[in-house]
Amino acid sequence: MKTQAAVAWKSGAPLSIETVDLEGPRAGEVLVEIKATGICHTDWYTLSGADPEGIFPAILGHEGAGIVVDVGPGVATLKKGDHVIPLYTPECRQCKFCLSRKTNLCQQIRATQGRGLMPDATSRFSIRGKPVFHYMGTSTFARHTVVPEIALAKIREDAPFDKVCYIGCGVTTGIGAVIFTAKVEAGANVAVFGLGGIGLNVIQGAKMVGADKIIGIDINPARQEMARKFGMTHFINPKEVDNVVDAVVQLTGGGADYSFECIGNTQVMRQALECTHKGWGQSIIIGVAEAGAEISTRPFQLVTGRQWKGSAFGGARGRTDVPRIVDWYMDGKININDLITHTLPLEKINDGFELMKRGESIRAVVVY
Ligand code: NAD
Ligand code: DAO
Ligand code: ZN
Repeated sequence: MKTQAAVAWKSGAPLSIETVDLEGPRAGEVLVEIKATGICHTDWYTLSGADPEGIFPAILGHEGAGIVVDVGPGVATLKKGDHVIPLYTPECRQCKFCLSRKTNLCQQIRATQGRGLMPDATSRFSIRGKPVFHYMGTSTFARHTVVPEIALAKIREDAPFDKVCYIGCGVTTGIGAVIFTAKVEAGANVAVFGLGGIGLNVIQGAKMVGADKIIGIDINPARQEMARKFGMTHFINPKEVDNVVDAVVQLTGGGADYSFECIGNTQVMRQALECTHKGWGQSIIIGVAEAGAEISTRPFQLVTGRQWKGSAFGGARGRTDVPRIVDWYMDGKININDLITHTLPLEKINDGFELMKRGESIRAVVVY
């Protein structure tokens, strides 16, 4: 079939709206009509050329929601008409990683997904006979995409696509890091570094579990108002204090019980660890730093009980947890609407990237 997509021909260039050939789903695959997709920092990271694993030409996008149009042979858990959210972290429930119950990093299709291909090592997208690569196994910057069955979460049919698409990355990454990775308990003090599309969801996750002090840290003072709306109790602008670590330690009477780095800055990662409480503080790295970057601290920080952890997709098992998070949204337990600051047609997708780069949007969503 023919479909329309925003194609990334090369790094550093704007996306180009093209008519693309899309082959139907093969065994274990599903054809999805994407109804809406968020534009995330990570799409920009790849498009900018900073991502060493970026492959071009490709159809980017990993934060979508849509409807199943067709299923390939052997697909048992989904049927035409089902509403779905594509998962860049699949959940096969059979690999060593899934069976361990210790991680959400399913490895079933990792190798081919990382090479921009479907599990049989080929692409379903092409233009004038030349293959175009998939991205993160999802490629949601296309009106139609093919996704492995194990990388689709089935969701309820009354959930609005233009809102729940954000659960495909930002919402789950932020709230999940609080609930699934850190397992923050009621009454804990939390520090959140970076109040963008991820950090604001960490804040609402911390509020949801009943955290006591929720301290937001950002160099952009404009982020303060939105963060307070989502549950932030204290704000620190690093440009206005001598030492961010001391400021958090002072506010919390000894250090945060949990901190979250939601920027991708290795200096801030160190601050996030060192502002946690001696003996038990946990610091969760969510931000993705530039290729080759390294983190450092004095080992004595760990000897004295602080822990460094990382979190991918919020530690969520997509097929199991994403439908629950959609329910939380539909039940009014989490706020997504206020974080979606801009809605655009596919033709204006490059404007969405500009809004994000200028720090003017929290989430811009393309509605097909
Ligand atoms: P964003 O650009 O919307 O937000 C980043 C915020 O950090 C901005 O508000 C900015 O003002 C602030 N900031 C920048 N430098 C700062 C500093 N030195 N001190 C304090 N604040 C500072 O980005 P986002 O969409 O929220 O994404 C955050 C990070 O999370 C990115 O690195 C992204 O790639 C990563 N990410 C990780 C996962 C995962 O699963 N681990 C998933 C999605 C995104
Ligand atoms: O299993 O090795 C692996 C890869 C897991 C990918 C996790 C990606 C999380 C960070 C990227 C940001 C996604 C938007
Ligand atoms: Zn698996």
